[in-house]
Parts: sequence; structure tokens; C-alpha cells
Amino acid sequence: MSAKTHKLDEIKIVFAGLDNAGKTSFLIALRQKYNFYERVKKLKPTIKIDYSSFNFLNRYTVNFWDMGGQAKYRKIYVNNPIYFTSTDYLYFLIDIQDELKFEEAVRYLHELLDIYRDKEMEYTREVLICFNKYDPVFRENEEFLDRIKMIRDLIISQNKDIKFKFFNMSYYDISSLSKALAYSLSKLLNLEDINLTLERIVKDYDCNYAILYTDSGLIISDFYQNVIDFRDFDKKICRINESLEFFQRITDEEVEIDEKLTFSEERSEYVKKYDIPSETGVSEYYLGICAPSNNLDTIKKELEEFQKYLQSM
Ligand SMILES: Nc1nc2c(ncn2[C@@H]2O[C@H](COP(=O)(O)OP(=O)(O)OP(=O)(O)O)[C@@H](O)[C@H]2O)c(=O)[nH]1
Ligand SMILES: [Mg+2]
Repeated sequence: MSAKTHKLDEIKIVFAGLDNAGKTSFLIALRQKYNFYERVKKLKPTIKIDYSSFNFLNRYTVNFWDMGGQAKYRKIYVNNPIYFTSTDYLYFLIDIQDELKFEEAVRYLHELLDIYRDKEMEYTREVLICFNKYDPVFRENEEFLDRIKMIRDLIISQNKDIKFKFFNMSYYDISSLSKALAYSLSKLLNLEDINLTLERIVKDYDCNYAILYTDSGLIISDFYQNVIDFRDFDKKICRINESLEFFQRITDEEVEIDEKLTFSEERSEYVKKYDIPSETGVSEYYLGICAPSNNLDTIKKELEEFQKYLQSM
């Protein structure tokens, strides 16, 4: 795509938007999910830029640039486009509950787009616009839908040269955050097949969820049937650590088992371990699924294909 000057395995994702749009919250919620634990504590406005990064599959370093959105910082970035060089994806968050700031938000977006329009920036990808704080209680609210449509149309009509992708999100719905982030990561890391397969399995077999993770608990891909508040994520879903401990124990005891099943009459939890040969040895992946017990046999058959996907990753 672009002749990037930085190392191929370094990925830079920029999060921008006005102050209070929810950028830091978004990242904290995702970080929790991607297993570098941190709670959403008493949030303070971000001072200038917060950097964080995580190692993905031992191959990529994903760097998040959380650009504090107060006016004084915005002015600094806009006057110093160098902050934005080598961006792989730009996420721009708009607080959909704060109608009074829509105009200012769009103005700031346009300032950033002007920076990215510069050829030197080599930014040829989509710009990801996130309508944030679209909490589940507002989902059916006509007024919110109108607002979103209005801003969306405005952005598209004033920037015909740029491709956009729009997301509605809220930290009360962890899937909406994952979906927004997974969009760019999947494109950068070729995870689309895996994401689609998990989604299909969950839908076809009425599963509660399907989660693919590594031996360090890093979630690579996941799909959930229902809306999940990210604050309940640990409790409801994260049997991950428990399963990892189980497999660790049996490895220590040198037993060859690659499946774990917690069976109940209606819904069972099934975890399958995959050993995938890689350049650096063998990588372990785990796929956890919660499904109606009577669908498990069919799902297991489907999962035979999965080894192939993981190998090609
Ligand atoms: N209702 C609701 N509130 C949210 C959501 N996301 C963030 N917030 C709240 O919005 C406030 C601001 O969030 P921050 O994440 O600090 O915003 P920011 O964009 O990082 O702000 P700056 O660092 O100043 O640029 C906090 O009180 C959050 O709890 C959401 O999805 N829904
Ligand atoms: Mg912040």
C-alpha cells in the first residue's frame, strides 16, 4: 500500500477527537480485554499524548497514540503534523451525547484530514469515525439515529476524496469496541477469515460466544451473541485464565489432552487447544466456545477446519 518508512511489524493507530469523547476509556476497555489489566479508574483528561503498545502474536507491536483532546493540545498537533506520520489507522471519536460540540468536533476532524491529505503522510486507508457513547439505552432512540445520520452525511459530503468507515460504539457494549478495533487489526494482520468463521459458528449453532486466544490470554478474535457490558466481561466470559491453568497443569503432568469440556444439560463450555508450528517453535492457541450441548458434536467437526486458518495466519 504505502512505502512506509518504519519497520513492517510496527503498527501505529491514532485515536483523536475532542476532550471527553471517550478515547482513553475506549483504550482502557480494550486493554482489559487484550489482557494488559487496568481498570477504568477515575479518568482524568489526557495530558497531551498517551502512548501504549502491545505485542501481538510475537510478530507485531501495535502502538496506540491516544491524543488528548483539550483545545490546547489540539492546537499543538495541528501545528506539528509530524505527530501523525506513519499512521496505519486513524480513529476519530465523536461523543454522540454532546450535541453542543458536534460542530467543533467536525471542525477538528477536518483539520486532521487536511494533515492526512498531505502526500508526505502516505495515508491511503479509510478513516474510522466512531460515534461514541451510543449506549444500549439509546439504540432505539430516533433522535440519536438522526444525529448520527446528519454528522455522517456532513462528513461524507465534505470529504469526497476520503474513504470512511463508521462505527457506533459504547463502553457498555464490549463487542462494539472490539468490532471497531478489530476492523483495522484484521485488515493489517489478515484475520478476516478467522473473524468471519467465529461469527458464523456463533450464529449458526446458537452459541453464546466463541473466543480465540493465545497461551498468554491475549484475545485474537471473538464474537458474542449478546451485548456485553465491558465491566462484566471478566465475570461472564473470562473463564480464560481457568482454562489456561487447566492446560498448563496437564502439560506439567505430561498428559496429552487438547480438549476441555464443562458439560451441563443445556449449555456446555468447550475449549480446544491448537499447537501451530511457527518459525520460533510451536505456538499454542485456544478456542473457547459456549454452545447448546446438543450442537457440540457438529461444532467440533467444523473446528477441524480451524487448524488450517491458524496455520495460514
Ligand atoms: N455513557 C458513556 N460514557 C462514556 C463512554 N465512554 C467514555 N465515557 C465517559 O466519558 C468521560 C470522558 O472519557 P475519557 O475517556 O477520559 O475521554 P477522552 O476522549 O480520553 O478525553 P481527553 O483525554 O480529554 O481527550 C468519562 O467520564 C467516561 O466515563 C461511553 O461509551 N458511554
Ligand atoms: Mg483521554
